Amino acid sequence: MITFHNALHQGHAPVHEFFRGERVPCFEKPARADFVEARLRERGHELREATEDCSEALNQVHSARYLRFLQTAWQQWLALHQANGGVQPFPSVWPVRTLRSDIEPDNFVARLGLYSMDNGTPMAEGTWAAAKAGADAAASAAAFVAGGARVAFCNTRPPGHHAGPDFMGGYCFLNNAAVAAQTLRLRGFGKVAVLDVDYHHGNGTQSIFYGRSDVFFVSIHGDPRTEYPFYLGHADETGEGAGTGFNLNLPLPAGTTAREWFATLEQACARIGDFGAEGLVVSLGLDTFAGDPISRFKLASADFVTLGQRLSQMGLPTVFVLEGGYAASELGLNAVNVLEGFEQA
Ligand code: OKP
Ligand code: ZN
Repeated sequence: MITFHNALHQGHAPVHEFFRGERVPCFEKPARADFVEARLRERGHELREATEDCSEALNQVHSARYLRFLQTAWQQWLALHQANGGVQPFPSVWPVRTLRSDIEPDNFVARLGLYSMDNGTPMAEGTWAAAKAGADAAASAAAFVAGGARVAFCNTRPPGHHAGPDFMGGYCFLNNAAVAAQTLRLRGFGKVAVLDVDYHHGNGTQSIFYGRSDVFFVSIHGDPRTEYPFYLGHADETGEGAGTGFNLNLPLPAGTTAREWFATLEQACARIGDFGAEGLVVSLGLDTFAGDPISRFKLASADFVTLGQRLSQMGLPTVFVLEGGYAASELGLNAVNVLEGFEQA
């Protein structure tokens, strides 16, 4: 499988996040993409540099003021105090209901809260460069497919599917899958489906396309009543305005087995077929794996081959974009299983 990789991902290396009130090492770490790359090389897959600047699509899926903030966030943080280079910024206040989000506060941490959905999205010096290079890689994979290739994979981190029009969250800064889908639209695909198979609901992708009928968002994920991101991903979210009927959430309980999960995948595939998708973007989270440390579905490594085979049977030009998956040492095997399953079928 032709893979577009993110050459700058290692620059996004925050040290810790919060877990049960304590600081713990980040689950979303550079080794993840490195394990995927190592496995791809071992299996003889071709790795390519990004060919595209994603800016046009990026500006269509994220707000100008959010991108402006994110691009210089680390410099803004450093400017506050000489010692800030050695510590990570975290938001501590958010504009929830009744509070105003139209005015950007002067205070940096208040601005960080304005543009965040959680305190679980740590940043570091190289975060913007890594996120932008990842979005470029996603746009490159989409451009490659728009140019006539059957399929491509974007191996990147940080992930993207929790990042909404104007906020970061859930380890995500720029929505790589949305950039890929928008790139397909810009290059002549009339109808694009985004299938999100990450354990966590892709709230950001849903929100970006919620009012649109040209991009159908479908997600299979842990029920938000108990699983992150908690505040979106219910079955009754079907789109709004012109987008009504073009959003499908298929939440499943924690503990869901492979058999139940694949039965749900059939529903997703049927609806994508009915929609008449001309292209498919897969938000490829591998945290549905039974060994994942922060997720609770029960797929085995071999099930990922089946997933790839089933997606291939859809017969659509397909862009795979890496999302979650935190059993880092098995992530390479699980990702490559999907890609090789797709190529075999
Ligand atoms: C991102 B992706 C665990 C905190 C979990 C939220 C999970 C984000 C998952 N200490 N934070 O969808 O895989
Ligand atoms: Zn996830």
